Amino acid sequence: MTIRTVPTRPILGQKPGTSGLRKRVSTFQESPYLENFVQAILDCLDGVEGQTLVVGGDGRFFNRRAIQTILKMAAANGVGRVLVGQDGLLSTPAASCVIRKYRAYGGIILSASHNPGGPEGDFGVKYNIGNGGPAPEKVTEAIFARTQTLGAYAILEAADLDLSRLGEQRLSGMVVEVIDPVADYVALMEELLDFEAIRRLFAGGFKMRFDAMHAITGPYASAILEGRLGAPAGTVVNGTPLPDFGGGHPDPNLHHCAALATLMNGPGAPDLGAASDGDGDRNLIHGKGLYVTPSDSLAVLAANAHLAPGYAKGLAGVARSMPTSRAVDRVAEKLGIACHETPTGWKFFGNLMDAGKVTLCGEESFGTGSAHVREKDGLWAVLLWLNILAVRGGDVAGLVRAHWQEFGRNYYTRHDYEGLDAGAAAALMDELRARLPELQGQKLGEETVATADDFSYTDPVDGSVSRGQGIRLLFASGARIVFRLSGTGTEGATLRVYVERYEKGRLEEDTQAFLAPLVRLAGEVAGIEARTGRRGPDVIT
Ligand code: VG1
Ligand code: CO
Repeated sequence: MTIRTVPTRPILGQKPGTSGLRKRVSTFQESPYLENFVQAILDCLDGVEGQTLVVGGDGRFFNRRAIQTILKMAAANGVGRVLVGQDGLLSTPAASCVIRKYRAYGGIILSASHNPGGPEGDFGVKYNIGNGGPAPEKVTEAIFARTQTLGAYAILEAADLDLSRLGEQRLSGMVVEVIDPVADYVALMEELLDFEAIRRLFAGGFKMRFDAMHAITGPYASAILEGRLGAPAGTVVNGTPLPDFGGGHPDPNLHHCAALATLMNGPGAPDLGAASDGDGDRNLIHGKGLYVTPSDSLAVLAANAHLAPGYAKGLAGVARSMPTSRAVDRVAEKLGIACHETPTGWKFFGNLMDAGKVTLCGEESFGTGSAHVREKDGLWAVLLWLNILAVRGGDVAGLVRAHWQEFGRNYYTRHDYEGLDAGAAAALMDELRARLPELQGQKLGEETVATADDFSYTDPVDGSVSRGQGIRLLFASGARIVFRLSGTGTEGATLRVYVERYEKGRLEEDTQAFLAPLVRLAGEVAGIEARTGRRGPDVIT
């Protein structure tokens, strides 16, 4: 087998976003797009020669092809060993688990997460460091810089490997070990959570539906819920991962999980409805007749995590991304622990968890996780809910309502305007940014702006600073509006508008009606319709 050094030229725009490099499948398919980016990653891994990497993806279209290329490039670049999930599959949290468990140097995860798949859909490549978490900004910036100077990539000339066969194979000097993608993850869940109690819950007739959305979580959910915990067959639906996710959009929100929402609001609703995204790191929680916002879910989990064996000693601290509602802050206050506020994206939680400052963290975008791995973890969140319900008794809606009674309710919504002209969206943000000093102290309708700023974060562990992380209008009433542009899309721009208002007394209002005045205000302040031509959002969560 010979190593080929292929001359190449830098490709513009290979800049990792919120979570890795995401582009259309057709872009990645066009050689050397993938090769260049992978070479840039490998070039940034000092001393990776002879070390172990983990490779796997969510099974979307192009996953299989891309993995063969990555393996041959890893071999050509002197990597010692690669652990790869069978058939190239690994959910994002499972990849994080495997990197940590086997003390790998790092991992390459292939996924565009909640973006649609298939030949017309999206693909993505993300590098995770040795702690199992997404590479921090200084690493992604180095990778991007390398893509701009690259002159060649190295690849082994070899036949494709058979990744359906468990066990070791060789690729020239490199060992490729095909592992069971589910086993290590199941073992970790069993350590953290009270499987016995959850088993009793199901044995007592508890009914649940888990919608895997034809994405990666199917095999994990089936193995744990139906296999280990005794949930009846059929609890997991859409459980077979498909390269195009069955034509669906694997984003577990009310919009894309409409069938699940209808079921949960209907007469024969099971006790718990849940779903996960393309790569298995997001989760949706729905009780009988009550949808739990991800921000509320984080708060409820933080308040009750001690009921699970893995968290019995209590939480070191919690963290949430800035746009996430401040419901968890109140729980932290009561528990007497710190609550950290980070920019959007899981990469900002890694340092806090490594330093032992944070046990639980989450984002409003259906992401919840803990220090058991360094990614958000969809199925883990669902299992923790089950553990809590099994120990406390009662139902999801009852638990959430009791939480609101105790802590008050943070009414919260996110409005997304998708596929905007990138120039128009950038102009909208620029103008808002320019007006921040003038907005300060201004009266806008019923509200007075107490603080108007562009969120900036200083990592308390390594002191790194991340600026420009979202425009915030914090009102004297305690309400809040946040604007930011998505960093995971592949077409045009997506404007996200996050709206929140805390309420102690009126706990049963309709969220959209309750927040309508603030939503209107957001539209006016930013001139959304005038700048984008849009009269309303595409997706409301
Ligand atoms: C979105 C979410 C963010 C999340 C990211 C990756 O990013 O808002 O909270 O961390 O997706 O999630 P953005 O930049 O589009 O707002 V996933 O499930 O793609 O790994
Ligand atoms: Co995801």
